[in-house]
Amino acid sequence: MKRIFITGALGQIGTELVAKCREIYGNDNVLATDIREPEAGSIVAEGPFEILDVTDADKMEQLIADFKPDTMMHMAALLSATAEQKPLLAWNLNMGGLVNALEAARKYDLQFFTPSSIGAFGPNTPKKNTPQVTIQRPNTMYGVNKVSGELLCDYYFTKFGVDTRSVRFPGLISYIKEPGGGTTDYAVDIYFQAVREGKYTSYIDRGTYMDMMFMDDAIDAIIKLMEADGGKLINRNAYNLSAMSIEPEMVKAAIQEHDPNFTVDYDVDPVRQGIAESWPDSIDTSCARGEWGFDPKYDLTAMTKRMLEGIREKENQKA
Ligand code: AKB
Repeated sequence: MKRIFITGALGQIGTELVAKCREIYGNDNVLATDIREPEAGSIVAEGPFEILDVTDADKMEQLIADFKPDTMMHMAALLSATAEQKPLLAWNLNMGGLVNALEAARKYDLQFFTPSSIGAFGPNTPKKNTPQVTIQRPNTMYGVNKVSGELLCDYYFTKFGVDTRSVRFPGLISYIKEPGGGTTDYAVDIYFQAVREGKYTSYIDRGTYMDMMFMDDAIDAIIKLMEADGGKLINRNAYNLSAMSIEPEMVKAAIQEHDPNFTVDYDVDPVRQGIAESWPDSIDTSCARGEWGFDPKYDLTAMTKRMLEGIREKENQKA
């Protein structure tokens, strides 16, 4: 039975990760932390919760000393588009928070997870079927943070024996909690706008392929990786993950299967488009599949059905 300390618990991944970990390991065995208070009705507030700014190493260690976890899942970070607008803040938060978290994991002997991203690749990386081990020279602050983070996690593993594990997440799609500040966010927004307005204006251009995955598969992947036999993990920091390589016209067509009147037009944002074009079109996930059994369940059709049903239900509850 794990006892887990989670940072960034109110973010897009954190919200569903906390809920799933509490379901598996018990409410009282998961301490959720975030820099802000949960909103009224948030599922994160249904168990132990503490305010934590991850750049505050003393408070982080105090909370860990009190809660006595055996596992840390460090999710707090700025995403790619925000990091590009505020590069220094991104460096301080993404790297400062990670160093504090790794140091706490070292001192308190915690198993450790933090996500990397397809943002760890750059314009010189092979674009199609991007290998697990390849050129990583990103040209974004987020990418610089993610590559540095992968190296730092490997360093803590080899130098100090901290059981660090990580994945390179693609864009994650969910109706529970909307993301903020990412490049792949269009693939979430499009579903919300389809239900609310019947139309969507995309800031990512047609024909721009990026990897994506439904949130249920992402959460299952984290749990599976953390439960995996460490002796089998060759590429522990960090595994390529993806369930589909898609572009806006494909999402439009999938939504039109449910709502033939749905329309998409384009008003391309040069910053986010530039980031998207520097990332792979599709990545090779064979190491994750082979080393610990990564096996996503949702393709574009199944995910579209769940997204539309889930958002409609939420909108009906509001009405
Ligand atoms: C982003 O778009 O910044 C994230 C990511 C792929 O890491 N969703």
